[in-house]
Amino acid sequence: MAHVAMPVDKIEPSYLEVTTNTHKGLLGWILSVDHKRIGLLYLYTMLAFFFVAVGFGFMIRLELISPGKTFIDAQTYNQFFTLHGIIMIFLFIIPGLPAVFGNFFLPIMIGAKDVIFPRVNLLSWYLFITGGLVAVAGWLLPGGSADTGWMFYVPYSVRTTTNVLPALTAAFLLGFSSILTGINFITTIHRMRAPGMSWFRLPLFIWSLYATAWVQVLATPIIGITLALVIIERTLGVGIFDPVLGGDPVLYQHLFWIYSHPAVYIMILPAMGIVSEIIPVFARRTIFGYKFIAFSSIAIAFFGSLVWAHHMFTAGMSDTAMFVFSFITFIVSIPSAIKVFNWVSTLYKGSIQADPPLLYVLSFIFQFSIGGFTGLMLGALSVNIHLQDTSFVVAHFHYVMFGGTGFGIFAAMHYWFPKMFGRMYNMKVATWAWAIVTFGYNLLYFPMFIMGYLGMPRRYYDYLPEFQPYHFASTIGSWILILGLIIMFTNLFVGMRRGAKTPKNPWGGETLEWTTQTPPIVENFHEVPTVTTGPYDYSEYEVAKKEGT
Ligand code: HEM
Ligand SMILES: [Cu+2]
Repeated sequence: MAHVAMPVDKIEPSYLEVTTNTHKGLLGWILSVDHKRIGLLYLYTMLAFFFVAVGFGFMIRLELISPGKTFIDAQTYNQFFTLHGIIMIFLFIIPGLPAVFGNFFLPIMIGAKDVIFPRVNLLSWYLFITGGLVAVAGWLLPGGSADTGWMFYVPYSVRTTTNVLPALTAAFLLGFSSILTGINFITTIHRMRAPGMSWFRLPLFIWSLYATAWVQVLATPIIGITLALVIIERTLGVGIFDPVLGGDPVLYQHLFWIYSHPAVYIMILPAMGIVSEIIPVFARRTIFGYKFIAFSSIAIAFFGSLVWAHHMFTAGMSDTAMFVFSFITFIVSIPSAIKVFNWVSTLYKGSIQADPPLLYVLSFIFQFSIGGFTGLMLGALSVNIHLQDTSFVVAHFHYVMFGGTGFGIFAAMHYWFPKMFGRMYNMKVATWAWAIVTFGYNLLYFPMFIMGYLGMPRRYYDYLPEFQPYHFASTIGSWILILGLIIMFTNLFVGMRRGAKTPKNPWGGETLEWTTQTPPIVENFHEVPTVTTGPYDYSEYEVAKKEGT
C-alpha cells in the first residue's frame, strides 16, 4: 500500500459538511464542483430514475401475468417498455458506475484531490438531469410518451404520432454528459496520478474506467449524430432513413448499433472493474493475473467496437458480412472469459469473507456467465435467426446488463458505503436482501429464456396460452425481486442516517481510498500520497496463512 502522511487523530470536517463554495443546503450541493458531491448528486438522481423504471418494469410484468388485457391497453404497454428501456439504459446502467462511483473514487484511488476539469464535471451532471427530465416530459404532452422501443428504429420513429422528439433529445443530451465524463476521466488518469502511481500500480477499477472512457468519447458522438438525423428527418421531412422519402432504414440500424453495442461495454467494463476491486479484499489474496485483467479491458473495448451488426442478422446482410460479424463476436468473449477465470482463480483457496459486497459479486459472476454464454448462442448465425426478437433476447440482455452491471452497482454501493457516509448498514438485513434479490431476479428472467426458445416474441402485449406458466413465474419473480430491492434500499437509507460509525478501513482494503479520513475531506488527502507498491498486495497475509500464524 502507499505511504500516506496522515496527521494522527486530526479529524477535519468531511465533504458532507463543507464544500468548494460557501452556500449552505441545496445550493451547496448543486453548485459544488467537488467530485465527491457530484458523485452523490448522480447517485441520488440516478436512483430516482431507476425506481421510476422499475415501476414500469413492474407494470409490464403485471400486464403479462395472463393472456389478454390485464389492466393496460397495447399502446400503453408499448409506451411503458419504451420508457423503461430508455431510462434503464441511459439514466441507470450507463451512468451507474462511471458517473457515480468513478466520480467519487477515481481521483482518490489515483491519489488526486479532484478530476482535472471540475466545472465540466458539474456541467455533465446538469446535462444528465436535464436529459432525464426531458425523457419523462414526453409523458406529459398530448400524444403521450414514445412507443418506439428504446432503439428508436425507423421508419416507425419518423412516423409515430407519439412524442418521440423529447425522448430523442433526451438521449442526445445524455450522450453529451457521457462524453464529457469520458474526457474528464481520460485526462485525469493521464495527468493527475500521485507520485509513484505508475500504470501497473493503478487499481483495476481505474483501468476499466479508462477503457470505458475511450468508448464513451469515440462511440457516443455517433449515436448523437444519428438521433439528430432522425430529429431532422421528422421535423424537416428530409429523406435520410425513411424509404418513402428515399432513405435507408438499414443504414439507421448500422449507425445505431455502431454505438449501442460498444455502449454495452460502457455498461459492463466498470462493473468488471468493481468485481476486480472487491474479490482480492474479501478473499485476502493478491489478484491473479493483474496485467491480463488490465489489458483484457482494453481488448474488450477494441474488439467490442467491431461486432455491432450481430444485432442485424435478420436485416438482410450478405452471408460474408454475417460470417465476419459472428466470428468477431466469438473473439470478444475471450477477454471476458480471461477476467472470469482470473476472478475465480483469486477466490480459489482464499480466506473468504462472505460479506454483502462479495455476495453481490458472486451473483454477478453467476449471472454474467449466463448472459455471456447466451450471447455466444445469439452470435451463432443459425441460432440467432431462430431467437432474434424473442424474449430469449430480453432475458439475455437483462442477464448481462442487470444481472451484470446492475449487481455490480449494488456491490459497489455496499463496498464503498462506509467510506462515502462514515456509517455502516445492517449486515444481516443486507445479506437477506441479497438472497431475496438474487432469487427474485433469476425467477423473473430465466423463464424468459425458455419461452423465447419456444417462440415467445418480445414486445408483444398478448400471447398464446401455452406461454402462461412461464409468464406467471416471471411476474412472481418480479414481485420478489422488487421486495428485495425495497429491503436493500431501506437498509442502506437507515444505515446512512443512523448506522454505526465506521473506521476508515472496515474491510481491510489495500487501495488508496481506504487510507483517507472517513468520510473523506474535501481535498481527499492532507498531503499528496507517495505510492510505493501495486494494489491488492496481500502477500503478507498469504504467507502468514501458509505458516498458520
Ligand atoms: C424490476 C426490474 C425489471 C423488470 C421487472 C423488467 C422487465 C422487463 C420486461 C418484461 C421487458 C420486456 C418487454 C417486452 O419486450 O415486451 C423489459 C424490457 C427491457 N428492459 Fe427491463 N426489467 C427490469 C429491469 C431492467 C434493468 C435494470 C434494465 C437495465 C438495463 C432493463 C432494461 C430493459 C430494456 C432495455 C428493455 C427493452 C425495452 C424495449 O424493448 O424497447 N430492465 N424489461
Ligand atoms: Cu451486441
